[in-house]
Amino acid sequence: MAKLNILRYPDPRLHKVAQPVTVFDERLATLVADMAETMYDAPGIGLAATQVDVHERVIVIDLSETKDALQVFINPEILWASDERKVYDEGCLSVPGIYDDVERPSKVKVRAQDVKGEFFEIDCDELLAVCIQHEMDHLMGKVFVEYLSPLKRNRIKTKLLKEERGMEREKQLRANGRR
Ligand code: QAP
Ligand code: CO
Repeated sequence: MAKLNILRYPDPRLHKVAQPVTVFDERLATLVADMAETMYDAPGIGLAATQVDVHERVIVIDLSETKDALQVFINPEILWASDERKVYDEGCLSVPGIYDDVERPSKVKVRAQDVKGEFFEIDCDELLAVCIQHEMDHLMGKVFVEYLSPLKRNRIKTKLLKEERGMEREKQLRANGRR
């Protein structure tokens, strides 16, 4: 098992489009396990492969309090979305510390494959509906801040880049023993 590096917005690699998984092998099982470990460690409730710089249609989600209900979605497709829409205050492991309202269909029906390649369908509502749509956006290269106004998005970009520069500086200081 390995913890993977999570790309931070505005990394351009977050905008790459993921390709379908065609081979359901040990490599895929390892990717899923590593993504789950990365999500639990963060901690987060959902992670798309795009966020760890793997551009394949793989999502892990765990909405449980006890972190023992991993849901894996390979090659997910939305079969149906409700006309009814709902606003949720979303966050993202790739946009740390930022939360804002996003409006989406309140219910979706999804078809996906499990880690063995078996197809399944699931009716999603409440938080799962929000989460699966948010994660499927990642697979299309879309980050939730793209639903916000350009003004908000630019403020978020600036804030995160500033933080990143601070993190780089800390890293240098540590490497140089704070010389
Ligand atoms: C996506 O989000 C999501 O800012 C998953 O500092 C979004 O796991 C699911 C997180 C909306 C449902 C509704 C965010 C952790 C985790 C942060 C996450 C942070 C630390 C976000
Ligand atoms: Co996200």
